[in-house]
Amino acid sequence: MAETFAVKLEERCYYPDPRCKAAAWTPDYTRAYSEFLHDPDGFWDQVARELDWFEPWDRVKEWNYPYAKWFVNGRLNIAYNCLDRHVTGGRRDKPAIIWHAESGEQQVLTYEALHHEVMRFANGLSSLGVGKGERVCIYMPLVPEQIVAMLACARLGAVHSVVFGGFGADALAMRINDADAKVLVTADVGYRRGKTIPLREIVNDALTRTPCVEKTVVLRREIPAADLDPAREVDYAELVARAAPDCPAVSMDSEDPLFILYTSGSTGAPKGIVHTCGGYMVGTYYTARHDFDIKETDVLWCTADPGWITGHSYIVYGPLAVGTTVVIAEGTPDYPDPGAYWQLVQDLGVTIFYTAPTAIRMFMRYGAEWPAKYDLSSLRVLGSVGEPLNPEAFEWYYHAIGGGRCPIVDTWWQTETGMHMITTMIGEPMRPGFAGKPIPGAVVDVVDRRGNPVPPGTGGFLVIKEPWPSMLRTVHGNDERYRTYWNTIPGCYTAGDLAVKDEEGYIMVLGRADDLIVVAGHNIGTAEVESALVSHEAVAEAAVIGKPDALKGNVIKAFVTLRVGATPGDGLVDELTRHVKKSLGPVAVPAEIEFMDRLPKTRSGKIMRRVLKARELGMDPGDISTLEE
Ligand code: 6R9
Repeated sequence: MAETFAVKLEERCYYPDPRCKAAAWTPDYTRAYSEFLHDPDGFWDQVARELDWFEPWDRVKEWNYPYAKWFVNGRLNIAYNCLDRHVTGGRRDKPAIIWHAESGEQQVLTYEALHHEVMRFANGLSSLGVGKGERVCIYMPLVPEQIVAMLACARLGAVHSVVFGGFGADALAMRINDADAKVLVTADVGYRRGKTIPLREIVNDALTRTPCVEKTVVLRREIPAADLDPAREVDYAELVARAAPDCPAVSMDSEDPLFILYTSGSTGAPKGIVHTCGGYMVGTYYTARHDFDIKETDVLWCTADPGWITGHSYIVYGPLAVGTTVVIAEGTPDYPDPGAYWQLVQDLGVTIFYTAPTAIRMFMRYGAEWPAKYDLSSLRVLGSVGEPLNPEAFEWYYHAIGGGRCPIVDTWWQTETGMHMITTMIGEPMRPGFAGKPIPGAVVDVVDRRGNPVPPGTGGFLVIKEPWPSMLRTVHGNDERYRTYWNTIPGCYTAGDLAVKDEEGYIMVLGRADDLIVVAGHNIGTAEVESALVSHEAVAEAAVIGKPDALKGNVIKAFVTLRVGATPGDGLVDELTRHVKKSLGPVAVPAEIEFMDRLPKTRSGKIMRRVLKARELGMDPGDISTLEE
């Protein structure tokens, strides 16, 4: 891996309306951060006290490098905190989940209704022999039952492993076997773009090679309902109907595992990340509330699927622990037309909207006339996650969606971190291209290979220097891999991303370290060149890779998709070349530009550069189980 390198920094800055700062949960970031630094354990102790515990903790943390325990000997149940706490605390009739189907059908579950559903399903699972510590795989479309199943596992102390409903049989079988799941919860079908996705067929295929699975619970949605095989399948509705209504929440040790979740695998094979009950609850609760500034009347729509960490932390556990109303929608953002999401924002009065750059760039491609047809004045906070938010995409999101009114919280974090680690807290000045600063509670830095902080303007490795409550505890079945995160750079958790800081400490993420390109001795992060390309009016999305070159070591090749109305051709290639040269200088100029209809992405929407690279160089792309079809 190359040494540190110079990066050209974006200089634009947006100043938010001072009123949103004054009213925020964290009205003064600088003060909150220094209070945290002054007494980190005291900071988290305070946060944890806002939640319900069956037994208090003896110590906030125990740090035995690289193993951490948080809220040591504390006992709790996260589902209790997401449900019972609200039912008895004045939110009984408040909507917890509003589900929207592609067909237009809607379902509202109040906190009381969700509590009942979860208790019954938990009893149902326990009648199938699921108990504390047992693994349950959840492979479902985006329906309320998916969330019910997660919370039911948590209530029983069973460990869930949610597999995104868009995965195929091999990916599903690998995850079931790796987690050694005893029960699988699924549905007969999912619905997407007006088509039916035959989940049960995929499951039946996967089950031919998953001997650990004893029973499959099937949510039957199609009419007439398919016949089930009574030897191994159980009907979801019947299971719930014959289950007892009350199910006490099992008292869990803070450090008992809560779930396993496989990483999205943009740069390598998926890893089973293990999170535990206490610290994960505290971390997601705090960040949901403070980073999105959730107030009692807010309606939060996080467009991820619960099959990703973003859904686990900011559809399910964080927002429900806070007690907010969560919107979920089955389907895709541009079906039946590219206004579908904005219609829903308008109709449901969504106030906090959290999505990914891939979606924002797709909306840009369709043009601002789509959101302009709807009343988006309910929106108050806009969030982004998953990839660097290119300055151009920031601007578009800020103006076309937020009406120049809503702060944008670009949140950097990972499956491994469990919670947000970097963002621009509500009310702080926003810098397009920069995710922001470490949140109070996180110690994040940019360092060289030996762990020394690098000066502003110099690129380096993004690391986390102190343990945090919702950090991964291990990689399921591969603790060695866990230790690698902590022993690559001395004293630090290495995130695998490249980044750069400015004079004020704002952090810009430059892409994955594995994707770094070294041209004539200069290190170039993928995000810089891609953002320069995306800032051209003809470009919708861009991905760059390095290609070996006898003279320069590597040259840059760019793959570009165009906005609606733009035409590919040699003229545009020249123009884009000049454009990148002007913004970044000659070293960053792509030697080749290829126009594409779409870029290869993970099913969670991240560009998979290694697939482009393998194709270009005629190499083996490695594990591509998470590649979109
Ligand atoms: C939450 C999630 C983690 C990787 C991470 C980084 C990229 C996530 C980002 C971002 C720039 C942001 N990433 N958020 N890059 N700006 N705001 O996406 O988890 O699927 O594990 O991916 O995603 O490269 O290391 P996960």
